[in-house]
Parts: sequence; structure tokens; C-alpha cells
Amino acid sequence: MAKVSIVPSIDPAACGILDYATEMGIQTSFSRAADFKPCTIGNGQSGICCKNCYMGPCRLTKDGQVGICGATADTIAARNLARAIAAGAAAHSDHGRDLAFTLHAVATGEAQGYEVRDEAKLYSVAAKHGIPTKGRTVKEITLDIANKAISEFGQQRGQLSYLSVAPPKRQAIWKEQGVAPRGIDREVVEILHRTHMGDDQDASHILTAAMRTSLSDGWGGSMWATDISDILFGTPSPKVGEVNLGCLEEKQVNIIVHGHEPTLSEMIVTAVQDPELIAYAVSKGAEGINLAGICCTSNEVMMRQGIPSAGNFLNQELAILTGAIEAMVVDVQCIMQSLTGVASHFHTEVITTSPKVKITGATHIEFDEHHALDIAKSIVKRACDNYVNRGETRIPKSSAQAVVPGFSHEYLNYMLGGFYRQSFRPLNEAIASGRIRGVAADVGCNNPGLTQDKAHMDVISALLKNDVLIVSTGCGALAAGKYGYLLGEAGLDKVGPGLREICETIGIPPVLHLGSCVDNSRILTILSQMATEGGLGDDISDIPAVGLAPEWMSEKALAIASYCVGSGAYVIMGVRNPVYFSDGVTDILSKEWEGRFGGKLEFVVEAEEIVKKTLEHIDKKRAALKLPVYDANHFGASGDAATEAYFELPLEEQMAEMYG
Ligand code: SF4
Ligand code: MSK
Repeated sequence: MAKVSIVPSIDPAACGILDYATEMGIQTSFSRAADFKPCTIGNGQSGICCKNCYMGPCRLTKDGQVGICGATADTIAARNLARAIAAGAAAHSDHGRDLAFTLHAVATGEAQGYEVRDEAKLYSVAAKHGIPTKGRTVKEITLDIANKAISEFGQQRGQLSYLSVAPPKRQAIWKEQGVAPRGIDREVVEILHRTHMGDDQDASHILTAAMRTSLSDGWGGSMWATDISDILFGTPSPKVGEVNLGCLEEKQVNIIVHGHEPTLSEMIVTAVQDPELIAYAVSKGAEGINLAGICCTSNEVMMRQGIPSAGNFLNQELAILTGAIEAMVVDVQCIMQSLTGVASHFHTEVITTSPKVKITGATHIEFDEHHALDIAKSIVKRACDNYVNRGETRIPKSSAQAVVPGFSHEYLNYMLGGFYRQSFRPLNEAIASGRIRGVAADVGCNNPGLTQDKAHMDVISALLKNDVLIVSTGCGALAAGKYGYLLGEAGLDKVGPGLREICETIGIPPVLHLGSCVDNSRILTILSQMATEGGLGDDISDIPAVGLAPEWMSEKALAIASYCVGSGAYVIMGVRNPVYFSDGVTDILSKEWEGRFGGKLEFVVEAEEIVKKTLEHIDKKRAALKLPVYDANHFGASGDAATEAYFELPLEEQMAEMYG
């Protein structure tokens, strides 16, 4: 097994566990990434490959070469990208569909353990969709919302209902460009049809359909997922939490929930508080039950319940390697098949729960919302039974970092304007005055081809120093949390003076945790509200804002990037350009899309270059709005005085402190 060749992580907790894995000969995604040579044709670097029919596969590696059917590099690149966008949109939207069915079961009284926890959100969602509320019961309104959501998946004509909450100018662009999504499922199916052999063979035309599909996710499936989760489990507000492997407990039963959907994990949150189950854990020799999350499930339960997070995407194998996990309970998305292999060296039981996901070697306990609490309790009991099988552990206790997650757009509105004057005006004014130079969203995954968290933190720390406010979701947000950037004043020594003043006045951390990756829909809502508030133009594309995914790996990230571009944002993705071999498609995503949608998608590998392009774009948008030129010294000492270091000690010294 190859020793990891690049520094695997900037996190000393991760590096220490990986050293142990190497010592024990246990493979991880880090060691496999070091062993693998990624296919340069499959990743678009030195060619492009089509396997859409069985005359091929056709690998184009020379300029001007075409497939057996005559398909050009542009067509093949566009088809591959469109299929990836459709898969990403399908994943997030299907998550929304399942929540809609749970909401329906709540309305009909068939969902054990669930209820409408946030009636205010229920009323606001009803208003967005024109559902009457006057004189009606919560049950009746809930049923109408659930039916409305379910109907939007199979809708064949017209347009999705959420489009009407976008700024009017944006809605007009969607209509004019023919990208207003008609129905969520229809758009995904149409991409599969169009990209079948012998169908759509014009790159721009294919990518217009891909854009419409991505918008059906951002302004459809994902937005429904976010809003229904808030109705059922509560709209997030700031909580105190903890991030990283140090949140695991030496003397308690540790259960990890991993994946994306909050439906089962919320029930497990309830189950672990059951006095009978706690007593059961004690009867097995433990001092209690400790629940923690990984990936976006952890964002869901951390921002609503303050449940700690054991970390982001690349921490999933590492958590099992601590030897301290009794059960890892997974549902859908971003779950590595390697978990069962790593778990085979320990006592950890990997439990799959979704009817859509089984993993060979894992225990399958199928989730059903009609008996959710019973199922959750049975899983917790199993984990308690497994405690007696635990061997030696290695928990990097000091890695646990305090965080304050849970800044929904509703809560930001309230923080900025108070209960009676809720508004985004103070934020707009802070940008207009130059205290805040602009806003960047740092989102997306980890990728074992890069040093874990490094690109996220290089980008975040440099932008904060330049007075750029960061909003963050998904695994990017968990990265920020690990290094102390989600914790109010603790992070403010790393921030430019103008931004620092705003953070201190409002009482917010410099990086705002907005939730899971499905909650990128919250960013769309914030940008829409900023645009309609006034002072920063009248469309999302006018706002000095940029979207960044420096360590992306999933197809969902491509769908998110596309719907953000379609909503008017400039999006920069790191890692590599999957359509590099096709200049035509690279140009469509940037130049053509900018002309049509006001937003563009670019792939930039180096963090330094990402920062440079972000600041240039923000300054360009400021100039277009005739705002004062950003001056780092105007509101205090130069932004350069802020420290960019996210660690006080070198990595090796921290590892030594953590693992002795
Ligand atoms: Fe080759 Fe065309 Fe078939 Fe693709 S669709 S595999 S390019 S023959
Ligand atoms: S979990 S999609 S690794 S953000 Fe949403 Fe993280 Fe990316 Fe999965």
C-alpha cells in the first residue's frame, strides 16, 4: 500500500489517525488516492471519452478527432457534463421528495414521532406558494404544502412555484432564455433523453437544458428540502456545537449518523435521549450515549440540535479508525463503500437505512417514517450492545473545536433588523460603504486528490483578511469549523477591520454556517432578498458576490454550481476542469453563460488564483454599482494586519500534542 504522497490533511487529528492506518496496513481513500493515477481522459485533461452507445466507447485524444458516430469533443464534453448535472440535481431533489412524503404522512397522522415543529415557517412557506391559511388548521395547511411539493416533481407544464420568489429581473431572464424549469423529474429525464445516442448534438443547446435541470434543483428540489426540513425540525438558529474527531467520547457508546437526510437522524437524536436507552447503555458498562454526525447529516443535526460533528467527508473512514464507534448509521449520498472494509478491522457496525442504499457487508435496517422512532430506538439499542466489543481506542480529544452553526436566512434577517424591522438593509449598507468588500460562499466537499481542508482554508482566510464576508455550507463549513472560524469573536483576529466592525456590531462569526449542501438554496434566498432590498442593484448578478467550491468531488457540486450561475452568480470550482479538452464547452460555461445569465462557471486549481479572481469580480461589481472603491485602510488598520494563519503551531507539533 502506497504511503500517502501529498500531505493528506492540514488537520493534525486526521494526520495522526492516517499514520496509524498506514502502520496497521489499513487502506483509506487517502492511500488509494495516492495509489491511483486518475484517468486523464475521463477527467478531461488530455482527452474526452464517450460511452453513450455500444459502437464505442470513443476516446478522443487528438484535436479535431470525432467519435464513431461523428460526435465532436464539444458535444461529448457537454453531454458528459449535462449527465453529471442531472445526477447531482436528481440526488438533491430526491432528498426533497422524501421529505415531502414525510410531511404528507405527518399531515395524515401516519408519521410516528414527527410533528410540525415550526408553524411560523409553515405559514411563510404556504404564503410563497399561494396556499390559503386563514381559518384553516395546521393539518390542512401541512397537507396542502405536502401535496404542492409532491406535485412539482411530476409536473409536466408551466413552471416551478418557487421561481416567483426570485427578483423579477431574474425571472424575466429565465423566461427569455428558456430555462424556467417545468417540473423537477421532467428536467432530469429530458437530460437523459437528450444525451442518449443520436439526440441533441449541439453543445450550447445541451447545456441550456442542463442549466434548466440544475435550476429545477436549486429553485425546486433543494428549496423544498430545506423548507420542509425547517417545518418539521425547526428553522435553524445559532447553537453551540463542536466539530472534529475529538467530539467522540472515550467512555460512552458512540453513534455516528452520516449521509444527508435529517428524517432518521432527527429520530436518533430523540432516541439517544431516552432514559431507558441511556440506562441500557450504562448496563453495558458505558457512561452514556454520545451521538455525532459526519458530512451533511451532521450539518442538519448540528444546526438544529447542537449535536457535535465528527467532521467532513474525508473524516468518515477516520472516525471508524479511532476504534471508538459502535455504530455508523448511514442513509444516502457521499457514503464511501470502503466503510465496511475499514470497519472489518474494528467492532464498528455499519448500518444502512435507506430503501435506496445497501452496501455489501453492512447491516441493513430499513427506515420507514411510519415507524421512525421504533426503528431509531432499535438502532441505538444495537449500538449499546456493541459497546462490550470495543477494543483499544485513539480519540484525538483536543481536536474538538467549538462552533456556532445555524444561521438561516430567517435568523440573519432577525439579527440584522430585530423582531419588528427584519431586513437585509444593514448588510447591504455595510457592503455599499465598503466595510464589507463583498460576499463569498465557500461550499462543497473534500477531495482526497488534494490536502484535506487546505484549499478551503487558504481561500477563506485570505478573503476574510480582505473584508469579504463568508457564508458556508456542507463540508466547507465543517472545514471552517475545525479551525475556529465558526466561533464569533475567536475568529475575528483573522479578519479585516471593516468586516470585523460589522461582525462585532451584529454579533456574528466571520464565517456564517448556513447548513448542509442541500441548503445552498438558503444562499439563493439570501441573495434574492439582498437584491430586492435595494442599494445593490436589482438582480442577483449585480451583487458583489462569488460562489466557491475549492475541493469539490460530487456531481451535486456541479448541479449547485450551475444553478448558482443560472441565478446570476460567478462560480469558481477548484480541483480541475472536467471539460478542459473542449475549448468550446469551457467558453460556453464562462463567456456564453455570462452573456445570457450574468453569471459564469470557471475551474481554477490554485487557491491563490481563486482568491485573486474572487476579489477582482467583487471589485468589478462594486464599480458597476458605483460604490466607493474598496480601501483596506479606511475603517482601521490595513486588512493585511490580520493574520492569515489558521494554526498557531506547525502541524507536526500539533500532532505530537494530540497523540502524545
Ligand atoms: Fe462513440 Fe458516438 Fe457512441 Fe458516443 S455516441 S460512444 S461518440 S459512437
Ligand atoms: S456532504 S456533496 S461531500 S459537501 Fe453534502 Fe460534503 Fe460534498 Fe457530500
